[in-house]
Amino acid sequence: MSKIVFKLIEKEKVRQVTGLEMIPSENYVSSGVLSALGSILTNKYSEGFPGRRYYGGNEVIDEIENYAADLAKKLFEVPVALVQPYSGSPANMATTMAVCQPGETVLGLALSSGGHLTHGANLSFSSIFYKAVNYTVGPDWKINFEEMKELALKHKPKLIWAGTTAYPYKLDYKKFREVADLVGAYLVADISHISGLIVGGVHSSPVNDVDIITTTTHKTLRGPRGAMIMVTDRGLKKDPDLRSKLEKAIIPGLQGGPHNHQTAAIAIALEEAATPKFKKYAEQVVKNAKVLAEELGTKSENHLILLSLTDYGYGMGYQGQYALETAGITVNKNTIPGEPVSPFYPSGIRLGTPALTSRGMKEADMIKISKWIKLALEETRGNETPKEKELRAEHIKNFKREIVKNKNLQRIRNEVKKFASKFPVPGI
Ligand code: DSN
Repeated sequence: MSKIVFKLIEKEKVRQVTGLEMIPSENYVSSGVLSALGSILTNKYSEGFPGRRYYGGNEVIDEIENYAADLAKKLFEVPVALVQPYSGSPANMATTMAVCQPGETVLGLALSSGGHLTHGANLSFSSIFYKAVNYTVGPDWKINFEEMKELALKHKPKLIWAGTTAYPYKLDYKKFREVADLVGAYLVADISHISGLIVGGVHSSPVNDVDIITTTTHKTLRGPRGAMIMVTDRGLKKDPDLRSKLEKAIIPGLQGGPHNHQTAAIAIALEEAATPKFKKYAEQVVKNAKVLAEELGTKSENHLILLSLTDYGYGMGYQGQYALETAGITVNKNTIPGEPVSPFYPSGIRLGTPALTSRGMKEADMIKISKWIKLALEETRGNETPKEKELRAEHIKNFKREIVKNKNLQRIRNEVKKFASKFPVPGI
């Protein structure tokens, strides 16, 4: 066995146990999920779908894939579930390929408003091979449905995305449906961030309002890296061929052999997500985020918080992320709606509670953590990103080099370490 790799895995384990993982799209999986991921299922090629494989020897793999798909159908109350997409972006690409011809129009939330790359962002396949149009959020940071309706009427999209990656509010799928119906578009909910909250019953499901649902399986759902595409009854009524169109888009359209170890791990995660314990988990994720958001002076209705750092100075996302990292708190820099600086030097951070909640942390712990966050961010004050673009990279490089020496942050790091180590990490 490779000493080097396993030593590095141990090192990463220490980081995951002694720090506070607050990137809202991350989580800790169970030992069952980990075991399936590390199993001999990775040895097998299985191009095709159960009962229709290109290679022999797939009788057991068929059972595993059917089992995973059946669990997904039951949990999300859909007639069709495809569990082979390698991850969220391929799932969204396959979905787009299934319902749009190259060059046709897709409408999605702008990246800078909390949308996803695959929903029509610059440089993504979704704007390279399709005509991408973006709606945005208003000054209240909530989706501007008036603008979305105007854009839909003007551009007649074939596909409308209802999904977010940096949006702290609940989504009203009925409003998306009204717009989709006006132009006859396929409506797809990308619930990657909130699928765990939906199956846990704390967010309402889009199942009655959309045609297709895509989701990653590794965020609030707490499964392995992977994704699923599901078709609703409404979707099948609109287009009875949706299943075969999606299957063809997955393979041969986009992928080769499915990752069978990943499929098995998805099945285990879905078994876990169907339990009353998971429902409690999902409820606690939202309760924790609400308290944390309030303590940080903002709001959250889901698992994440988008925090503007404009009070600390100009373009402070990098500085916030690095200061918190030095303190043992992992978050990611993020643009804020109406980003005043640049996507490369954004003005906010994005953080959330799914992973902390998996360790058993509750509201009182969030209050404690919010204090450390505020103290750590205070250390960034005065270290603004230069207004002159050509000076920015150097400034951030110097900031990163110096901030690790900050005594106050090192003190917080020690407190965080002591605190975090008290909470067991699932799977470790
Ligand atoms: N990278 C994911 C996230 O962090 O939200 C989206 O793909």
